[in-house]
Amino acid sequence: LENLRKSPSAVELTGVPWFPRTQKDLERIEGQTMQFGEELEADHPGFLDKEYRKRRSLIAQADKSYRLGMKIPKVNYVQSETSTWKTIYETMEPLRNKHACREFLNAFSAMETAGIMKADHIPQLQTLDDYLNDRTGWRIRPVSGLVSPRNFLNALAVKVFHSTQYIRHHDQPLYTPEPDICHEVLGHIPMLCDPGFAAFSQEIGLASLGASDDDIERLARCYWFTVEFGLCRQDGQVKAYGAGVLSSYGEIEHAIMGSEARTLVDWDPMVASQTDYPITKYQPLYFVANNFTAARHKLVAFTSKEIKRPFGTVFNDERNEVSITWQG
Ligand code: HBI
Ligand code: FE
Repeated sequence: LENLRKSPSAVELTGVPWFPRTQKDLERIEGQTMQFGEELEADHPGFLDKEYRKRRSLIAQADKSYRLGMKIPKVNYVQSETSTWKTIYETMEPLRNKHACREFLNAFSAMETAGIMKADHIPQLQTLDDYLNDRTGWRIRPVSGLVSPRNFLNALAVKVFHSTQYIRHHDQPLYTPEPDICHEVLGHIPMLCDPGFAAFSQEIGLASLGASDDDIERLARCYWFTVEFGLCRQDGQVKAYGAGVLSSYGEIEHAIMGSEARTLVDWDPMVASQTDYPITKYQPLYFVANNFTAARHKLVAFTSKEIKRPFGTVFNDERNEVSITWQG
């Protein structure tokens, strides 16, 4: 109890992997990204394009030098990049209007009204960061590529979303084997403007703090089947809220309409945490939630029972930091 009266950050935990308790703590993982998988590299549309690779490494360098408190580096997107964005933006427009959940559509149209979401201009991450922070207190940090699953999930606990800033190769505007700015902005960012969804995402992050490697893997699967590929029920229809569905021309129709090719089951974190998934083709299985509050309650019931840690975590909104609630 004495411990809890101190600044929560002062509570020492031994024998568990390090984790952030504040946004500032993320300084410790700044600049760390994972190597490109071999499989992804061979499959990458830009692999043989020297110009493209040069452009990627220029943007990556700027993002690698990013440190907390700085403005996110501005990228002057070139014409071929803006045109890739426009193709995706316009191709997805009728599909999102038809299949996206209402939280996404509300956030998206508010962003359009605010003038930060439009077809002929790729929004700067700093603009989106300011906008998002005003809505749900979340922050965007630029990254040059994939972050380790542990670091990625941990950051969600302190309301930080790691976002890539480069764009996919212009030869295949409707395909990317990895996250890019289009996936982040046309999939993730609008959803994080919704308080219910943001709270759900943060809950995955809180459960990941100090978790074992096995549990990180289980939570990464939960993340995949919700934040990336989640569907929900609204007004008797199945709608999309996962960013991988919302930002993909092929996946969205497959997920919602592809009745023979995929299975829908009710959101169940216990099942999701044990289910493997393909990363380079359409999902054969989707989890369907009723709403984000119910989805979060199911997640909490699962993590509090299944994710074994010798302490509890909760987010203290006033201090904007993680508190340790008990230790045993
Ligand atoms: N890194 N930049 C980035 N974007 C992601 O979506 C992402 C990641 N690292 C890991 C990851 N996703 C998933 O494997 C989940 O484990 C979180
Ligand atoms: Fe994603």
